[in-house]
Amino acid sequence: MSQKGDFGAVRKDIAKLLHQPEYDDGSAGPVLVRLAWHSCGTYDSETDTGGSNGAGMRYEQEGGDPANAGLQHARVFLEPVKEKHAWITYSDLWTLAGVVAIKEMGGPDIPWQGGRTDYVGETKLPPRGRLPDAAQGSDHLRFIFNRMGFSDQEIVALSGAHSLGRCHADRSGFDGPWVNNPTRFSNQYYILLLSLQWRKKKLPSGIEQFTNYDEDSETALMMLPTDMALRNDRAFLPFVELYARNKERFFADFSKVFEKLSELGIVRDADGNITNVDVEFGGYIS
Ligand code: DDH
Repeated sequence: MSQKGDFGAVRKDIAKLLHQPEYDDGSAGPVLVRLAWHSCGTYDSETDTGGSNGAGMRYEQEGGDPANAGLQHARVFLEPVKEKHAWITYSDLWTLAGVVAIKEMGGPDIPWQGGRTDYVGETKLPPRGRLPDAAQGSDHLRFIFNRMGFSDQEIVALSGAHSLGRCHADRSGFDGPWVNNPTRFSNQYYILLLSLQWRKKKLPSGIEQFTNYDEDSETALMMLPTDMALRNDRAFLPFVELYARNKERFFADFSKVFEKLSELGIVRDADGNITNVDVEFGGYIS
C-alpha cells in the first residue's frame, strides 16, 4: 500500500504489468490505452454526462456495451494495482494507465492530473451508443467527436492511437493490426494510411474492413472504414499528411488532445482540485 496520492508509485506498478508474454503481441499496453479512451469517450458536452469520472464501466450498462467488448481484459490487468494502492479511484487508475502505457510504448509525455471519483449518479451514467461505430464515415466521426468538443484536427490526431494494438474478431468483429509493430507508439498509422493500397475485404462474418494484402497473408494489415474516412475526406486529409511527415508534431498534438480527452467533464480550480464533484462524499455539485 502506498501513501494516498502517491501516483508515482502507481505509475511504476502500471509500467511493470505491461509486459504480458501470454497476451496479444506480448503487451497489455494497447488495451489499456483503449480502456482509458473508452472511459472518457462517452462524454456529451450538452448534457454534461459521461466521461472518465465515475468509472461507469464497472456497471453493466456501460461495461456491457458491445462497444466495450474486450476491455474487461484491461480492467483485470489493473486489478492488482488497485488492490495494492487501494486509495486510488478506478477512474483515476484507468486514465492514468493509458497515459503510462503510451509513454512506456515510446509515445509522448501526457500531462495527467488525479482527483476523479468513482461516484456515479444514476443520471450521469452515459447511455450506450456514444462511442464511434467503425463501419461509418466522416459525418459520423464529426457527429461523435464534435459532441465531445473535438475539431477535425483533433479527430485526426486522436486516431493516431491506432498505431497501437489490433482488432479482435471476437470483440469488435474486425480483425488484425494497423501497423507492423503494434506495441510501439509512432506515426506509422498515417504513413501507411497514405502509402499502401487499401482494398475492401469482407470477413467471414460479413463485416467489411480494408486490407493491403491477399486475404491469407499473415502479415496483412488493416484499416477500419472510419480510418479510411480520414484519408478520403478533404478536410481531414491535410492533417493525415501533416502527421505522416512530422512525427514530432504528431506527438505534441497527440499529447494535448489525449490530455483534453482525459479531462472531459472535469472542472478544476487553480490548484487542480476538481470542483464539480464532491470528492469526500461523492456526488456532483450542480
Ligand atoms: Fe480505436 N478501435 N477507434 N481508438 N483503438 C479499436 C482498437 C483500438 C475505433 C474503433 C476501434 C480511437 C478511435 C477509434 C485504440 C485507441 C483509440 C478497435 C478494435 C476498433 C473497432 C477493438 C477490438 O476488436 O479489440 C473507431 C471507430 C474510432 C474512431 O471513430 C475514431 C481513439 C480516439 C483511440 C485513442 O486511444 C485516443 C486502441 C489503442 C486500440 C487497440 C486495442 C487492443 O486491444 O489492441
